[in-house]
Amino acid sequence: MLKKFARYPLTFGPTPIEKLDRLGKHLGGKVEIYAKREDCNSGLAFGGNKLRKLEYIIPDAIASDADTLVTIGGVQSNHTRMVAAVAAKIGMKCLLVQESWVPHEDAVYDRVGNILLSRILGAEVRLVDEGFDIGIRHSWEKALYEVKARGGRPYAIPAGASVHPNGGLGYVGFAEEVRAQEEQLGFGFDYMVVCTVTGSTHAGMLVGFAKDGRQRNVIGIDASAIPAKTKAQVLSIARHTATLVELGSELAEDDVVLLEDYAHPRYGIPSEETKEAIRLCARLEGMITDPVYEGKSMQGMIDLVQKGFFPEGSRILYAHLGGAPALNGYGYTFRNG
Ligand code: 5PA
Repeated sequence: MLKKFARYPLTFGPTPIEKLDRLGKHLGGKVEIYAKREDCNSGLAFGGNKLRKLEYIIPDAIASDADTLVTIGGVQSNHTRMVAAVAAKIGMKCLLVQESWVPHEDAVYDRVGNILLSRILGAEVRLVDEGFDIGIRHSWEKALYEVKARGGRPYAIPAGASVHPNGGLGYVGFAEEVRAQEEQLGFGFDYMVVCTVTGSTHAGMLVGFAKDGRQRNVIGIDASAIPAKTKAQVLSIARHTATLVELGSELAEDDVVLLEDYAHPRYGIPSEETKEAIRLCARLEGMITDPVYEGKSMQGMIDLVQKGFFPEGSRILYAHLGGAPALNGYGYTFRNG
């Protein structure tokens, strides 16, 4: 589906699929749980889901003769860390607008984890006092303008690389990769579980799995806590991406399955249930998930298994999208483990 698009390799190659046997057994043994380890996809600053997206965006940045990648996220954004690493790797400058998306308890929240790494990677980090949003931001437009004003050539990457025209392509590739791995494994996955915030990870998967009619088996777990806006953004990115890859069939509103029950109390703040899911997965599988994104989708998957949402015998593929560095900003939350 992606042959005609230029791709700049930033990842090691296909990501491993690992069976989470102890977690599956702990939850009753009626379904099989697997994880696709997107969190281990690259040597670039701990990797994660943004790299697949950026692989289809960077060729355009290079072709446009830009010299500075400009993007935006919260203080502990994984996306901004990934853009900083990619800028270093391709020899560009990087300006990161880091907004105050999350209230925090740790005094060192803006010194550790993702933002620490971005600073080490040489990005210009700009802290801005604006709240959470997944749309186009004034502070980001202002940063683009300022780079131009000082003689630079900015390349604009929106939050989560999502509403960029090529933002959905990377996760179309994820679906194609899963199909090839299913061939090798000799079985297929009945459900895919994915954490959804700015939307292009979910949207790309939806388009990729629509090719074999599995788009409604992609179970999005909302972590934005603004699900109506997130769902609309997933649908619009998916429809745009479907046109780009010439999918040949229409995507309906109901194709976007986005479950809203796990994002509480708000974006970036883990509930007691999220914290329990993070501990459970860590203690049964040694697999680390974070309090902002993957802990919430892990919590969602665990709850759905316990509720019997997945028919007996189902094979579930949990997309682990990365994000562990943010844990460093949650030392108080996990002070007792
Ligand atoms: C992020 C996003 P989408 O934004 O494509 O929906 O992906 C959600 C997601 N898991 C899931 C992890 C580890 C993520 O980092 N992170 C954002 C960031 O700024 O880091 C874009 C919000």
